[in-house]
Amino acid sequence: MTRALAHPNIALVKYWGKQNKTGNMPATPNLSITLSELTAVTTINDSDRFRFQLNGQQVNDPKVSALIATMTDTFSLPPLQIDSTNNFPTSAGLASSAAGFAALVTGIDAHCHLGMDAALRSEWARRGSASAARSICGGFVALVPPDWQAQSLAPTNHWPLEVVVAVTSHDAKAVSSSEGMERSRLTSPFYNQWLRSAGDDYAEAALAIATRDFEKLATVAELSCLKMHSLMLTSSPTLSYWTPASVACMDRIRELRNHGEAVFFTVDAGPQIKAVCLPESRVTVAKALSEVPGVLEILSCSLGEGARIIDDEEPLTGR
Ligand code: 2P0
Repeated sequence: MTRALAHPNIALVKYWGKQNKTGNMPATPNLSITLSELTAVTTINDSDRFRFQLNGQQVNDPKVSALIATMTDTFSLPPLQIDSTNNFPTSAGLASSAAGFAALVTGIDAHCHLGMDAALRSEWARRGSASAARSICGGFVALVPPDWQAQSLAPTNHWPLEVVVAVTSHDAKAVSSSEGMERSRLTSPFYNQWLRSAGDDYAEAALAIATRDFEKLATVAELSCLKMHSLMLTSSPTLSYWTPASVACMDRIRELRNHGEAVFFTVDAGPQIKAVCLPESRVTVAKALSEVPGVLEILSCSLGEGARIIDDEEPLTGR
């Protein structure tokens, strides 16, 4: 039996759209922070046939099945029983698939003695879900051409950012990210501009992280997020992942920043708001967002480490 743990990551320069090639490669460079506290734990056991359980339920996940089929062909894997458990809402804009595929590949690599390095695990995780490539690494992470294997830009202790998550719905999203981004690629009139501007956003964010320039990172991260949501909203049929409370949280975060708090927002393909802040602003931000009507729950995270093997005794919520 082998157990692997991975955390979700939050993109500060977003991925939304794929290259028209095999290997599930993003169309644009993207950059993320890996979170702690939220975890996907995947247990791998030998079995008589392939089985996959998510949060204790037997499920038929086509993406998991496809990845396992390709890995089985490539590495002559034996049949495996795979059990994955998240300690946070699944398919609700909290990057559960990123954490799940990073833990899955890390667990299979160790269980089957495949001897992959982190770059190769990242490539295999990307084939499952591109954002999962980034959860292989901890801290500040880049997913860029030409190889599209995630690389560490800086470790967790480079800059101790905190993330306050305002949960505004526990419902699973109606349109998956894969389907949504393909719809945007095919139908949004803004898609070509998105492709053209993403490189500059990536470079600006990487520099802001290297120099710990919070204002610069806030500006480019909010812009990248809002450009992505503009693609979503201008897709046909439109993609709207926000609730009224999501919008109210974004307004509240802008107000807080205007009043001197070091905080900015980012939002993924779901209704949860992620407020990225410096440690001294965390308590104020968490309190302010908890008071926004429609906010159901507040989660607080620091930066976390990359995907790894854990032993039976290790607590599941550790960094
Ligand atoms: C990101 N998202 O960069 C963006 C922002 C959601 C919004 O990556 O098709 O589940 O499996 O590669 O990785 C979610 O998309 O999509 C995602 P696939 P994935 O975090």
